[in-house]
Amino acid sequence: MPKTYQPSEKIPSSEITPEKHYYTRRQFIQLAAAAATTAALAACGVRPPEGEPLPNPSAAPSTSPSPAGGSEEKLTSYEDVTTFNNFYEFGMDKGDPAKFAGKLQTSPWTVEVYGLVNQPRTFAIEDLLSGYTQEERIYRMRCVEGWSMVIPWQGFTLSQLLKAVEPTAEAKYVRFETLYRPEEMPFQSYKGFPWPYQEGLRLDEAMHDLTILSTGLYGQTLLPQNGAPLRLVVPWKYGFKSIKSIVKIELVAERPATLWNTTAPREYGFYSNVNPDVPHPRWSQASERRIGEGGRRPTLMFNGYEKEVAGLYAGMDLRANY
Ligand SMILES: Nc1nc2c(c(=O)[nH]1)N[C@H]1C(S)=C(S)[C@@H](COP(=O)(O)O)O[C@H]1N2
Ligand SMILES: [Mo]
Repeated sequence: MPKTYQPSEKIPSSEITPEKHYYTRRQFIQLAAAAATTAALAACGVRPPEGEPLPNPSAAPSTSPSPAGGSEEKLTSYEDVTTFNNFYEFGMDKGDPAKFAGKLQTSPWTVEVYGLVNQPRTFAIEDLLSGYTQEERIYRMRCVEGWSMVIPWQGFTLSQLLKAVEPTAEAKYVRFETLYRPEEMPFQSYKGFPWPYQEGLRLDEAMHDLTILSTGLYGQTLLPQNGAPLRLVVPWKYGFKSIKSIVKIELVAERPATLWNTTAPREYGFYSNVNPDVPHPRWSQASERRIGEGGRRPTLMFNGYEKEVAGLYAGMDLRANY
């Protein structure tokens, strides 16, 4: 049975509105699949997305203990998750991706996995959907801009894909690349960024069980604005590490260049682990605004996943390696 990671603070079902329909029906969805998923979303008064239902929806949730106690975290609404986005290929405003990403042709779609591997392979997106068990992961997402969400993703661990291509002993990092297609991604003609969007992880970060490739959210395939058909989700790092609409995954020996690190190295480090104690040069990272809620809440070390990931950085100076 695959693990489901909840935000570490407990979510009492009485507190969850309107997405409680999704929550309380999850087990039902799991059994009844497509029709039930659509019904659950319709019940929230949210128009169901056009995506196909996933072949293998939601694993049953396991509730993790509440170390923080007291405060509740509920899922961010489907509406907010799909209309308040950063996807600069479609523009710089939060509403631009939802407005313009419909142009993106997500089929056919292939993902090339290559570099320092024994079994390089190009996967059709269909192979990734059917070849790997899609499980649910409810994760916090913390943008470096100081806002956050709680999103129920579907996807599979990146480690499974990496194991399939057999990284060689020289492979130390993983480089990810977004589609480059200015005809469909209008802001890629803006010369201010080194397109295509690229990101990178250390190999051990990429192999960590919390690191997933997501194919859907709220029980539906990803909408283009959320990075269809395949995007990375690394919940303990700032959101910009979670690169969208991936076409290439390369195993490399050296730390790869990333779009944000290249654009503003002092502001966006390679690691970009969520850390309330290390301010961005232009603003504090000590607190965050949860989208859909008033006020601010304290930002948690490693976005609340310290227990799971702190070991990856044992002995490292997290201020120097921001
Ligand atoms: N290719 C690409 N991936 C991207 C971005 C982007 O502009 N282009 N924005 C990043 C940022 S800054 C954030 S906060 C998250 C937002 O993901 P969401 O819109 O699905 O919530 O996507 C990340 N992935
Ligand atoms: Mo972000």
